[in-house]
Amino acid sequence: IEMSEIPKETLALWEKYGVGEADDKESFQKSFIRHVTTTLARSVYNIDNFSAYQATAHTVRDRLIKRWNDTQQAHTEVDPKRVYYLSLEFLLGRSLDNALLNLGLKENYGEGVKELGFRMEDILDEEVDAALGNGGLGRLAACYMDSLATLDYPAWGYGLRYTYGIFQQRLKDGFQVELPDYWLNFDNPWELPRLDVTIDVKFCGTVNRYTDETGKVRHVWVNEDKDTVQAVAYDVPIPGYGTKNCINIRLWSSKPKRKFNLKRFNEGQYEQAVQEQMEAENITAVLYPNDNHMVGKELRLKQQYFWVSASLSDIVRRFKKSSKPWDEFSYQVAIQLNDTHPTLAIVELQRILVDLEGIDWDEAWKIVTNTFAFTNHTILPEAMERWPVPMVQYLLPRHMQIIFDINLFFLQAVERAYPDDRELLAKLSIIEESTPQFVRMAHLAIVGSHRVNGVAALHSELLKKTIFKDFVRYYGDEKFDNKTNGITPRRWLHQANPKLSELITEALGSKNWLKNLELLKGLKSHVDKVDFRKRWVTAKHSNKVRLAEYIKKSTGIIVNPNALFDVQVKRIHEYKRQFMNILGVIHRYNALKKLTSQERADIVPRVVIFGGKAAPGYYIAKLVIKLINSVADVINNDNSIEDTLKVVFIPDYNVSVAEIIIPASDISQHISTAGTEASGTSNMKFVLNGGLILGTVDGANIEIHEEIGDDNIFMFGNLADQVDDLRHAHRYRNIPIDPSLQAVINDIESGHFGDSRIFAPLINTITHGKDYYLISDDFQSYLDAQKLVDEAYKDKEEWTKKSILCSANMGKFSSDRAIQEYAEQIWNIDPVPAKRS
Ligand code: T68
Repeated sequence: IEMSEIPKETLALWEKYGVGEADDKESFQKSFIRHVTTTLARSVYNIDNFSAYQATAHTVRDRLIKRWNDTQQAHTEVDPKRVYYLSLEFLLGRSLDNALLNLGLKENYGEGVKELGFRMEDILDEEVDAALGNGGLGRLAACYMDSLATLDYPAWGYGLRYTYGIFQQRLKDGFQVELPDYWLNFDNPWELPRLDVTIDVKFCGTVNRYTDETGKVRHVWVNEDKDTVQAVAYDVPIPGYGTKNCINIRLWSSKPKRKFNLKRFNEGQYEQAVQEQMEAENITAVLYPNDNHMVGKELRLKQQYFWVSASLSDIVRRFKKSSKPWDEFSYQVAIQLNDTHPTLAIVELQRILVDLEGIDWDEAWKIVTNTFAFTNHTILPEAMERWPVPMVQYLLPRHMQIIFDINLFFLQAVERAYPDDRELLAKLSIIEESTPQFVRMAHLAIVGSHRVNGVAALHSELLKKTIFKDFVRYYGDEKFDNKTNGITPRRWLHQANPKLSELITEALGSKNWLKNLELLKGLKSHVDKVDFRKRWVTAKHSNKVRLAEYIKKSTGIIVNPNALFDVQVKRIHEYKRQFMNILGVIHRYNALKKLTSQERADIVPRVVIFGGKAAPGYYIAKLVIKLINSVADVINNDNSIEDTLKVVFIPDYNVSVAEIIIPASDISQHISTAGTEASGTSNMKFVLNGGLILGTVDGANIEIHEEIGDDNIFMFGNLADQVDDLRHAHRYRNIPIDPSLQAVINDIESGHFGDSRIFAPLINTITHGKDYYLISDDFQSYLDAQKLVDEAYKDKEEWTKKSILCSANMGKFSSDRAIQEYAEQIWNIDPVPAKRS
């Protein structure tokens, strides 16, 4: 309805009673009490911290919905080009504190709850994480949504509303055990169920060919009702910082299509009738817990298509509302593919345009390729998505035909450019000619996109030189570029580290740095001020005290906040080399034991902190966790080393635990085999918080080094271009193991850390597995770098200067910078600020 059609009196009523921006303490308290009474059906007599959390959350939610509506209204009026970020994972973590800070409500609401008898910290701590992701890829999507909202871009996220997020990790006898993450136990105030927004998604069935009235051959995909599933939308509002803008992540939940199989039921087959319903709900039941690893489960493919189909249907419906011609589609819509997981979207859009809209193939394909762009997050071969052709054929018969056609036309074009190069055709083909055949999703994503990017400079270069080199030969290299990852300074500094944030704001004279991270450069002029340095150290120290308390609570281990905190937290993976870290710890321990008490007095005490989940089926990664805990047991109980070393494995590492750990680190480790970590993003978070890093010449470490300079980072190890030769050497020659490493291995094998037979398969990865991740090759250089860390930490004043310069030079790594690059160079979109009302 047009505004002009609504009677003035009606508008006046809406004006009078409309939800305003009531951000003061009194309005908060009024709303809080109303929610306790009506939403929660409780009273002053039975309200605990959790209810207080819920009432606070609902109060904030009301404000978010208002902004969400205003933002959508502005988008509808302008009808700009929008970007759609398709990601199977959004690792959002908690929302309350973030929303309070982004909306500028923290102070007033904090006072508000205090007068009602609560502490804001306790209330915040009641929230469970939204853990709909594995690691870096999922958290990147969350940071990008924060930046898109903050920069007023007209953007949507599309994902799945898993009933179970990433599993919760417990430790039993030092081994990881997994518990289901049933996070929707209580009402989730951070989602708006849109039970009226439903979309039917088809599976299986057959394809019928016919000739239409114009003589064109057309296809219809038909299936049985039982193979259709319904997608229901749940909207998650994402508020920007310092703007009224609030964007949306639409998460789909699967439901059976309402029709219960009455025929079966009447035939007395109740169980089978119910079964179909349950299978529909299964689709969005669980997040697959593997990072950087492909597992070819049919249910995973079903998840991908379910999500892609619902999202595209929603996007196309929105486009059609503007009544623009189809050839303007890619001027109205940009779709970013977060890894190959949503690659079927390319095929689905081609199907919609050709089969449903009757557009000619070539014209449709132009629209498709102008719409999509693809981000790659890994070059590890085991992570490359490939789906068996028979599986795709069975679940999505029409899509399989379209993929074969896309491939045919693509290879014909290649052949015209490179006649007689059969080998090139085989290498570029979207279909892998094995038995059975496979669809190579990365190839499909490249062919169907106008731009392909890696996530850090080295990674993007390696893509062009290795796995995508034949595509560069065909397309030229303009199609391939780099978008170095970024992180949101709102969550990762302002929210996680309020003490440091306050100090920075005071030093810089405003909070503008939170929207323009380059302003941190202004901290450089404070480096030489003794008082400033003192306050910098005080902030770090109080974060270390906070972490020490958390460690005591979660593990029972008592650590000294004056020790050097050495942290490695990330998914457990062989390529990330937590194994090398713990081997280094054993080396340190053995060295400490050899010292006299007097010599030990000169030693900087260390607390080595680990955290991270192993994929449930990743046996070697799970052994690494066990080894860390076994080593920790021995070291932490050895009084002879006089607390110069402690080892801690913090269980259940997740976003909210990261918010406690990261601000408390002195040094953190990012020690992947060169060329294997596409970017890393926690490295950026640590350095932004004034933590130094010890890292290999890999991923974004390299660019961090460039920004902060030689003096403020500890780099070691072989370079990416040496890795192939070293692996070759291990494979075909007998390379002796580094002697320090051999000593450590001997120590484990002697039974010093418990029954060594448990660890044999792990040790074999170095001694018999050809040391694929080059631990032996990098070990001495790693130990040397650790020595430099020990030395540097002894000079506290110098260390503090390094710490300040680290933060000061991290402007580049704001996700605002990354998003601006995507917006200007790939999506071609402009900001649309929501109106103030
Ligand atoms: C990470 N990838 C990269 N993958 O490892 C990391 N994989 O270097 C990079 O910084 C980050 O992406 C952001 O670009 C992942 O996190 C996954 O989690 C994943 C999930 C499912 C399937 C494959």
